[in-house]
Amino acid sequence: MEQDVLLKNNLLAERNRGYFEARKIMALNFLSSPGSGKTSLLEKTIPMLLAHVPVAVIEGDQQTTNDAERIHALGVPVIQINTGSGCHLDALMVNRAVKEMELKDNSLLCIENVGNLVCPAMFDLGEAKKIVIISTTEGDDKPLKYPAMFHEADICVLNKTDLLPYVDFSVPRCRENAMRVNHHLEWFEVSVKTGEGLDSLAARIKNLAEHR
Ligand SMILES: Nc1nc2c(ncn2[C@@H]2O[C@H](COP(=O)(O)OP(=O)(O)OP(=O)(O)O)[C@@H](O)[C@H]2O)c(=O)[nH]1
Ligand SMILES: [Mg+2]
Repeated sequence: MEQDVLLKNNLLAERNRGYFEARKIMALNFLSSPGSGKTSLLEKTIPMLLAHVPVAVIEGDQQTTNDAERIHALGVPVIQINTGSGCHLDALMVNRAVKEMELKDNSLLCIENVGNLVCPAMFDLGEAKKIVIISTTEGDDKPLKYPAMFHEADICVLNKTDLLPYVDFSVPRCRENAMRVNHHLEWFEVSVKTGEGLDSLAARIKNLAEHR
């Protein structure tokens, strides 16, 4: 049953991927636990990218349009998907959302997945890269406890570094744990709150968008 669901999802994800590639749309899947800072990161980085590339956003949450409203305030196209009891986005949801949006050729599509460090790792959406965000309040052992997510990701962003003086969190240990699971991971450290580290992350995303 689970195999069947994943197989169907993978087939549709490949169709999404073909569509994105044909239109030169760089699709990025942002993943994390609830509250690690996915929407905050998009709110801060999208304005840094808009001078270089058109950006659109798909927001995934079980309920509410809160995150879509936050992104709408930036003036970029956004659509909210509510998954109800579902704990992740899937390729069909993204396929339908993309048909409703007027995406531009040569653009960047940021997909914010449902806050969950487990299920979204199993569902390919057709994205080019997965970006996992972990924050300093979550514990530096999380890459070892939820390895699938870190194994599937291409880029890992450690957020909320401004809180490091107040929490028991070892950055080197977290990084080492993440690299043990996936030594290809690109690693960034940021504080969305203070803006520290955001320049290099935005530069990397811009670079991805340019080489779509
Ligand atoms: N101190 C601090 N707080 C942050 C930082 N980034 C985000 N936050 C706060 O963390 C909380 C959650 O941020 P969101 O951006 O909503 O997190 P999210 O991952 O989108 O959450 P879900 O969509 O619910 O999964 C908010 O109160 C943010 O203001 C940061 O760098 N430092
Ligand atoms: Mg969010």
